[in-house]
Amino acid sequence: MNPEPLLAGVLPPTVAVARHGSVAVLTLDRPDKRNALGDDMVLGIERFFAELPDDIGAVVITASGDHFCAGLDLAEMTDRDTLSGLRHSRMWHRAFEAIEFGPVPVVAALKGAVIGGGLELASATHVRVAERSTFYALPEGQRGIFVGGGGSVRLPRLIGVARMADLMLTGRRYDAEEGLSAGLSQYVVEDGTGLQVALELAGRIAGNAPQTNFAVIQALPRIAEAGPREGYLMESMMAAIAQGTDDAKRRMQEFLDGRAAKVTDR
Ligand code: 1HE
Repeated sequence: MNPEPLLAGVLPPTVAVARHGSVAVLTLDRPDKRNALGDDMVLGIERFFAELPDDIGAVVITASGDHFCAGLDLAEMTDRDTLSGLRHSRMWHRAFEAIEFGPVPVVAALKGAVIGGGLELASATHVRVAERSTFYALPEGQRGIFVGGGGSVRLPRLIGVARMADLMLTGRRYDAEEGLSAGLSQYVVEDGTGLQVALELAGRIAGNAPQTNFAVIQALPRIAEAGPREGYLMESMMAAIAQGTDDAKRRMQEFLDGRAAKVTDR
């Protein structure tokens, strides 16, 4: 399917967006600087999620060039004072919160460098597809800074504090396979196929019941962080809300009538 334009004229040129049916694709489009994230890009990401049309069911985040993202634009950092540093980090938090707890599930298509703030961006998405060329690093220690885009909250949940500390302290890189086994991505695919795979997954996700997608991105992470007593109650409430929708009743009846897909190995 050929992409159609989306949100034309409202985003910076470094953030390109297009629609593939019910899937919106956001492309980090600054390949000459390895998609290093300037303020305009971070604000553009936040605006994209705020203005996503209601008929979009899933988002893919991808990148131009050989690298997903080299992290924070270090050229914008050199004369930032403490207070503006705090505000800057909170801006990243807002933008990435709009991804993690936004309106629809988000799939990232990773390749090449997924570094620093680029890894923080990836970790705010729900499904990560990594091409074999992908490598991950957190070189903040070498730059004299700390993660500021939510990485210290999200990454330990994916890979554990010990792995994150190792990445930050030693400057170690994980390749795509190491990232897969550590939990940084859920898929590893051949080079050049990441966007296609991400679009296929996003298309499937967009075909799910919206109330189930809502439950997975809004309720599941909160239940996982809650105590078991609160978690069980939240689960019961979310289950009742989902199954009470007309859409759920229709989908279950379609299966009982033999008109819905069985569970198969796709
Ligand atoms: C940049 C950036 C950047 C590249 N900010 N300009 N991130 C880092 O410490 C990663 C730094 N980047 C690299 O290690 C390498 O650039 C890569 C491994 C990603 C790619 O290497 P390569 O050989 O393909 O490209 P290059 O020649 O190093 O870079 C191409 C250009 O992009 C070059 O500019 P040019 O004008 O000389 O062509 C680089 O300066 C520029 N460039 N990365 C600015 N990051 C919310 S807190 C988050 C904290 C962090 O993200 S810390 C991690 C920062």
